[in-house]
Amino acid sequence: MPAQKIIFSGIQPSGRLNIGNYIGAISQWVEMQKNYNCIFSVVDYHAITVKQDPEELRKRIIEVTKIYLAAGIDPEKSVIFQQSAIPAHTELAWIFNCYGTHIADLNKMTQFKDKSGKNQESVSVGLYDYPVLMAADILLYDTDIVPVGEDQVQHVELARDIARRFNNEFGETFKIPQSVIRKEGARIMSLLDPAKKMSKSDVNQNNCLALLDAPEVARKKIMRAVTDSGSEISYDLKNKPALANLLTIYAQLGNREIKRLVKDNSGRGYGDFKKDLADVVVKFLEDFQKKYNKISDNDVKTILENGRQRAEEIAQVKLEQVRKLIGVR
Ligand code: AQP
Repeated sequence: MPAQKIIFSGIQPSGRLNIGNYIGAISQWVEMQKNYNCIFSVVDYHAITVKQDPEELRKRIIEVTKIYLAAGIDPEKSVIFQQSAIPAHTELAWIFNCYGTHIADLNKMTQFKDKSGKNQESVSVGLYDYPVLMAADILLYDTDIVPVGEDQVQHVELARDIARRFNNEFGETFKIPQSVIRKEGARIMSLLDPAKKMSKSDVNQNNCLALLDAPEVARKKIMRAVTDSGSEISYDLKNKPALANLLTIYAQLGNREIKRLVKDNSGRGYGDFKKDLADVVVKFLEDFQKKYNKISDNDVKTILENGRQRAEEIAQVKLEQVRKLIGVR
């Protein structure tokens, strides 16, 4: 029997995880556990590429792990670990800074341009170099597939380029990974501005539906979400992007087909549609949070330590091979 393919993905503990993170990333992971060897990381060294409050960061690392577990990541099947607990990630990132990555690659990264905005000269070098650390995360584990939301596809492309260049120079060392995105829900947009991605670190949390929002707060956010001109319920990404986003959220969290939703809502107004959507979101959040609240901090500590041991075993072998190839061992 062929060996199972390897999945790697992670989320930064850089804010309140939202339904964009859930739909775009975590919900895919849960399904993939059935057929793949999965490794999921809480990528805390990515989070510090922008300022974090240390106390807050410590809390968020635990929170993100609990979110993985509540969403259905099974620590018996999948490896769950904290990135900073395995120094091989940062060491390999440094090696990739020197072998395989060109300045021109990083200059192309749209996420860096978005996040640094007008402050490109004063943001941290870490924010610029972030995609190289992400390449190290992925390539350390001989990853075949990286399930992500659309915003991360460019970073996975870079990981592929780095792997190819390294292999060209030193011989077959890294597997070339592939990104996988959802057909629907790969880019959930902000509730108040459908031209902008829903982002966990958004300063205006009314743009986001956080997975730990009190259900009634989430209901209010849905009712206040912007809609488009006109009154007919239809899925039209170009002319009705706000409604298309709400339909996508409904379909993903309510387990419905968009086509069917449009049909069932024909002749109804935006207000009625939003009330139904709010019910779906509230139900989803209540179920999710019930599971979340049952997980203790101690459970998280044990699971992360177990995951660290399993991941480190794999990472160390690859790193040692690389050290030898480049001549430091
Ligand atoms: N709006 C979104 N729709 C679908 N998928 C999304 N993801 C993020 N936002 C959406 C996916 O969730 C995972 C989170 O990756 P990350 O923690 O590395 O950060 P990110 O991609 O930069 O996500 P955020 O929420 O926008 O975080 P901040 O605000 O900290 O930068 C990835 O798989 C991502 O594609």
